[in-house]
Amino acid sequence: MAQGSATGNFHRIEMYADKPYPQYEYLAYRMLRYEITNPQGQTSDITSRYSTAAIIPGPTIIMDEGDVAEITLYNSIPNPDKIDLHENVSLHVHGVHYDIISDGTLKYINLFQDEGATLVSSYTYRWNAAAGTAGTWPYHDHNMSTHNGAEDKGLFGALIVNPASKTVTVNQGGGIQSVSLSSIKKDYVLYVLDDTFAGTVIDTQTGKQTPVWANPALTAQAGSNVRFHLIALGTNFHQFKLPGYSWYDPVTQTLIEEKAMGPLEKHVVAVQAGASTVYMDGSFAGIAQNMLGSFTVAP
Ligand SMILES: [Cu+2]
Repeated sequence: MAQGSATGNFHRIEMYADKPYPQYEYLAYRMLRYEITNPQGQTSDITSRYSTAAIIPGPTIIMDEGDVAEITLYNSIPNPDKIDLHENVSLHVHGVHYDIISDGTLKYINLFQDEGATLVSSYTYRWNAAAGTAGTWPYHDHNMSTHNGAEDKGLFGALIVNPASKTVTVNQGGGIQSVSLSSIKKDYVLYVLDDTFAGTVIDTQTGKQTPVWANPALTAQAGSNVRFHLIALGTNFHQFKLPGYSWYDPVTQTLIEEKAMGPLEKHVVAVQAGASTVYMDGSFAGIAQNMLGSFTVAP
């Protein structure tokens, strides 16, 4: 098997799809092993950056434009009632490039085969973060239980593809600036569910990923740059706000103070941490459901 692409790193990942609590219906992805091989052939094991638990959202996979990933998925969702060897769980990703065998869908959709892990066999996907795929993207199951998968039970996560330019546009010092990606100290991955935010905090210095679950309290150091990676899931519409802050919107190429988001829409908010505030869904439903969390900036 080819090890990576000419330009970037090769990511070798193994994950489980799990049922973490026997008494609940939740399903979740769990990281098993993660190695990165650079173009010089040096391999580093970054498994310890990830929680050993099955988490919602699932492990955030972070690639650079030009990288290739191979992800093997194992199915460890117990199936006590019916031993159905065809029932399978998958990884379907948005944004990056892949061949039809890595679509992570059922045969009647892809006209090739059921592309998921069964109780007796794993499934390996190959993702190519080709030029032009930089962004924040969802991945999710597409095969379990229904033809749309068991995403609604917790089988979803995020893929961040950082741009080859290694720069990010931040509202810093009162204006739009293109700064080095390394100036980002924290990445907050926040899935925007119908009635809550669910997330993971990534310390970009160590790479450590900490699951922070629902409407988490987020913290930042004053003057540091941070990114909120928002991915809307479910059926509701939201109005994301971070009162006191404005941020660069690549669509309008202006600074904005709120962002309307519908199902499966995504948006990245990159700001320099100044005053403490809250992040929130400012829509009527979001306010009625108290869909907000604190953003505390330490001096
Ligand atoms: Cu999808």
